[in-house]
Amino acid sequence: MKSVPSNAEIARLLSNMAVFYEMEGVQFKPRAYERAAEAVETLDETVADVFARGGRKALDGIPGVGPGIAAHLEEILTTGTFEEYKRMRKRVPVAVEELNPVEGIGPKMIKVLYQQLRIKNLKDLEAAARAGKIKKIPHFGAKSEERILKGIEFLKKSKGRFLLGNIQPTVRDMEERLRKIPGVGQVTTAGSYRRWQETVGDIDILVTAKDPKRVMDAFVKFPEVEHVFGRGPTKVNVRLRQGIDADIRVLKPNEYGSALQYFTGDKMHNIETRKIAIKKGYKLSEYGLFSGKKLIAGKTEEEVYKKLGLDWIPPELRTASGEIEAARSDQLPNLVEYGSIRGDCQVQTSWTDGSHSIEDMAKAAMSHGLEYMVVTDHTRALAMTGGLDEKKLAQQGKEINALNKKLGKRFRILKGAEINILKDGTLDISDGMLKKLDAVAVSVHSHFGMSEAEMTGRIIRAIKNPLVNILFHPTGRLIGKREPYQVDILKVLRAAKEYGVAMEVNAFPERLDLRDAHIRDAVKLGVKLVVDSDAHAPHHFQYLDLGVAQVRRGWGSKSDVLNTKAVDDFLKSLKGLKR
Ligand code: DGT
Ligand code: CA
Ligand code: CA
Ligand code: ZN
Repeated sequence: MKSVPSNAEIARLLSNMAVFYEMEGVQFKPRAYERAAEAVETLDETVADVFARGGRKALDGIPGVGPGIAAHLEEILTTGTFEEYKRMRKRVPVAVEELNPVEGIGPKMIKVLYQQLRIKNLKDLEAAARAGKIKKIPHFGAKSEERILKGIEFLKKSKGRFLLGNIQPTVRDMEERLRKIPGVGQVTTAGSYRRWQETVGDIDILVTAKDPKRVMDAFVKFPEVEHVFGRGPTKVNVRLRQGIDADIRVLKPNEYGSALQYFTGDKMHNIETRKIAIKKGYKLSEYGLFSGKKLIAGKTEEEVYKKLGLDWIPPELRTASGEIEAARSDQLPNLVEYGSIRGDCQVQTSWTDGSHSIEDMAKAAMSHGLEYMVVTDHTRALAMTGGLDEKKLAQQGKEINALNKKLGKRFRILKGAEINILKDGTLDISDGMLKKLDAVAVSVHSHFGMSEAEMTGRIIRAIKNPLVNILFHPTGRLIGKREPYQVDILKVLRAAKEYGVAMEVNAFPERLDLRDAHIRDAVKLGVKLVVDSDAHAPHHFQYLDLGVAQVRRGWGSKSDVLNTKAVDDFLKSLKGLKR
């Protein structure tokens, strides 16, 4: 049985279809398919669920999806593709699925690139860009050529890596099913997944069981498994439908701890721990810690670390960047715990580009165990999202007041906004209005190409404003899509400390901004953090723990994260940053 295509897979097909129609010179259809792709990608539930709920009619009801595309969606759900796509795929001479994911390239460009330069695939595109041929095409210019080269570089770097937030649900599902197999003891996914790295190359599942064959027989039949590469007596290696590889190893209980230690890594951390073992006259491998032939530790990770003279080290810290020294001298930080965020500090609603009303988002936040949230819709310079001006912000404030009355003590909605930092570092909302908000967050959404000095100055000017409380996504990067803008983050952190501004740790899977190394700097400097999900839809609150992981990888404790506090303390601490 094949498993159902994900929304991302479906969106990719629709978006490629848009390019096919563009190449064929068909009118209107390209835009319609692009719109449908966007709709599917940002949909709040899976297309499969929509279909299960209300059939073809419900698919048709997805905004941006008409009856024609709804029929294709149904076909994709059952066959993984659709006839018209296969037909076009044969007819169009260009490898659209290779070119389309390059950031900075769209359907029209792909067509022109083929017509002018016979560019058929990624290799052709890169060669043409490197040879300076693209900038000579009318309306393209040096800037697009540069963007295309950057896009290709980025694609290469991120090739084969998957956002943790996108594979976590699949891994958790599979783990749960493995645990239900009779005779199975422990199930843990090791590797970069267990270290909560931003991206994961492949999935390393460790299982203890009496009967390895039974576990592997069940695993290869999981609907997620698309292809089995190879299988040994205790190990099997597969490709999942999502495109990521996974291997599963079945272990004996007394080697579980050492295997876990070995396969959690990272590589540099393992090299260091093995050196320590050698110094002590031991040998450390995935099978255990040995003194000569004698096994002296292996059942648990704790005993392995203990025999090496180290405290147990949280996986997130295992990167050979000071954790071993700290573990030797009882100096490991007391890391902030998963699930300890009590309020979300960045939430968008249908007032701008969010999918749901303030009330719906509040209810979703409550069902995720949160006690409060800050509504932070975009402000006016972001016209594409219908950014709010002072008048609309005031109206929104009234709605929030009414909702707070309705919700009573159960939950608090705080008034905020994600205010644009304009090119010169001023804000696009007046101080008079800022004063009326509970929390003022600012961020950069334009002019990404400034020099480091200009960008740093621009941001510092913005956070100098005594009414500003939080800097959102401080570097602007999108993992696998967009490099951070050039900014001297240490200068920004020092300014944040001086002017009493908290730094956001944005937990959205492709943002994770601030990143771990910068968080570590912030923690050292005593700059306070807030972890938030940047929710645009109810299910996004689930991302909060990705932000917590980020803080943990930056050696942060509970006291570094303001929104681990109850709402009144949170507000007091946030305002208290201003001396
Ligand atoms: P990934 O999959 O690229 O996101 O990163 P990891 O860290 O999961 O790496 P992976 O899957 O190649 O290997 C899993 C673990 O096995 C890794 O975290 C540490 C360990 N390991 C892999 N290769 C080596 C090695 O050459 N030496 C040592 N000491 N350990 C290794
Ligand atoms: Ca791995
Ligand atoms: Ca691996
Ligand atoms: Zn933003």
